[in-house]
Amino acid sequence: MTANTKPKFYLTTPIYYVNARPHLGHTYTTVVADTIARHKKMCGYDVIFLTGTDEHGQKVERAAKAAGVTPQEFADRISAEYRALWQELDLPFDRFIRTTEPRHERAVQMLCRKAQDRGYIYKGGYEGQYCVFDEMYVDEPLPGNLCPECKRPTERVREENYFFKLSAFQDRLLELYEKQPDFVQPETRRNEVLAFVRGGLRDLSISRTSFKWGIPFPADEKHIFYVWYDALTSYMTGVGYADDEVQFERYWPADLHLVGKEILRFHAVYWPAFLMAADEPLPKRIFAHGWWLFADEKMSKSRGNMQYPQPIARVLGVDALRYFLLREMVFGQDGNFSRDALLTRYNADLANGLGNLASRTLTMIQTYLGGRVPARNPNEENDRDREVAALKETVCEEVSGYYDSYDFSRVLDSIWGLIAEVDKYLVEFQPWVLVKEKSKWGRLETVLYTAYDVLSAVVCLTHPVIPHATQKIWEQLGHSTKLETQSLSQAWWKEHKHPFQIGASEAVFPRVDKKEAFERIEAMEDEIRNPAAAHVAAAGAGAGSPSGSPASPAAPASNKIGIEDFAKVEMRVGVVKSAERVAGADKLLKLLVDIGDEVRQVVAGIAVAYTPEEVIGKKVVVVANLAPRKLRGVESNGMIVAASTGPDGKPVLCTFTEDVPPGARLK
Ligand code: ME8
Repeated sequence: MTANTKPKFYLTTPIYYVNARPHLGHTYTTVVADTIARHKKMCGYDVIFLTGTDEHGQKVERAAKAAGVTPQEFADRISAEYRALWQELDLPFDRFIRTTEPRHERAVQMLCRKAQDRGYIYKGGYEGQYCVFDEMYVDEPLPGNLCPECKRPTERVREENYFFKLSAFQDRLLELYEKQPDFVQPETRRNEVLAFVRGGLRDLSISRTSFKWGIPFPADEKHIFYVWYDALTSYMTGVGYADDEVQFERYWPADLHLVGKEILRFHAVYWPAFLMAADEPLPKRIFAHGWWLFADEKMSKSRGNMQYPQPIARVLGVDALRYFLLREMVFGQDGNFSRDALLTRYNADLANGLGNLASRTLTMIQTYLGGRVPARNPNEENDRDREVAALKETVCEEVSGYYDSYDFSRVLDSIWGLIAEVDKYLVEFQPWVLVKEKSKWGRLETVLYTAYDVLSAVVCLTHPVIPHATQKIWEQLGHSTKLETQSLSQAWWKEHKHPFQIGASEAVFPRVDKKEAFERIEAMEDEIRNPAAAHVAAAGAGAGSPSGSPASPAAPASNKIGIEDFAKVEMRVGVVKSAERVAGADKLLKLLVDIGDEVRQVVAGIAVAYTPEEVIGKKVVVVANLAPRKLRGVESNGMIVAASTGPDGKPVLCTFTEDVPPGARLK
């Protein structure tokens, strides 16, 4: 075996929780990681791209309980969904780590033992608030004991725990941020981290005894690890910590942890401190990106506004999804997701932009030059040809810098600027006119050579973002190689071996009818979000309607429903954590209800019968899989079940006389 002489690059996505299915937000980080991995490979690196699933913790334990399965079964199911999605979207990770793997248990215990040996872990009492949703201890809750991050109610925790001496690392962390200013990026996020650490650090409880779903503490199995200590260590397990020393030596430390901004503190403060305590090398960089918002709100399970990647990929193709995610959002900032913007970009940038340049250039070479790409002929070149060629060089250079600083929207802006310039150039010189006069064939060859040359560079430069379409165009350009094996750093396109023959041309981004594509995506979204409802609608529409146009649903055979219909309604026990009146609505209360694995906002028409104080702490029945809707402008995610006592009577809440845990399913 020969030694790998390439420089290494190890990058990670967060290890996603298995309490919810993967959505567009998770896809975003994974697409970014894949793009960076592809780019680094083209720059000659030996790349390891790790992703995985975070499977322990109270949140997962409760979600499993509510679903009536063991935490392991629950984790197996969702973890498999993640893998299947990454496969469908062709995101070929190199490592997939699951935190329930035995090798990971060994790694967590080893990291902890090293810190213990060096005196950074001690036993002590903890009493305070804990946010299960963020799996985070909350030192300073908001009024009403709400979590300052997610605004959900926190829970009182009183335990004897193991503590990590985070307070001992304040100076070393500040020195780290000072000496390596790009350790945390972007700059605004670095400033937040600096302010947080300068404000003082308190020791951190890193074990729990009140539930069981976690990795046992070394030599004290009554305790399990705090889920973040466990999850962060997976970045090391994935490259062989406590398992494969040679591999670990080669790839650790990570060159880049990609994270969403809400989990930056865990990565930029706790994680380096955990590593310093164990005397292990620190990751080189942590980049916290922004959120995809939907109608200005974070896309998340609890708000019920998730968008899923599959419909976009199935209707427009994986590359369109990737292109949109990277072009539309400035990496590091928040971005609003809109299907309209997606479809506009698809038609304008992909179908009319790159797709059109490729097909018109290739078609002209085919028709006017018999498919033969000429060699460069400096005698026929004029200033404009040289200007376009120079712009190509400039773009290649600046794009390389943008890739290195993860500025993907600029990468694409710059390349699409070049595409627009070549379009203009073709219109200026009109090959379709040049071909008519033999004396102008020299110019014709030069103009088509220039367009071909720029298109080749565009395809190479864009490959990390839209790998499938660019490979197809690459083959149409006459190459039989894999584009991913091209070296970007050697600017190979300067040395084409012309002349040669191009392949058959075929549209890579066919134009779509916006309205039709919009509706198809929307219908698929609905089906993913609410399979039961989509099933009923499809059954209704299909009968007697061969054209596929909506037909009226068949009349029900009787007013009885089958057990399978009842099973579609997901009813769960909820505990009301907070309640307030909805301004301007006499009947409505806005409630935050804990339904086990999450806290939901539900608006209930019970204000005529109950004051907010009367309902706080009550155990109620929540219809949990109702599509979200707005009541008086306030979003309601579910419905509270109450007995109706006639048109003027007051609603009576359905509740329980015996002890039941929040999240338990009603069957
Ligand atoms: O936090 N916009 O897992 P998680 C952009 N298990 N990115 C988004 C997003 C959105 N609307 N929603 C989610 C966890 N993401 C922990 C991580 S790591 C050791 C442990 C992406 O399932 C983004 O990367 O809640 C965010 O940080 C991550 O998914 C959160 O995933």
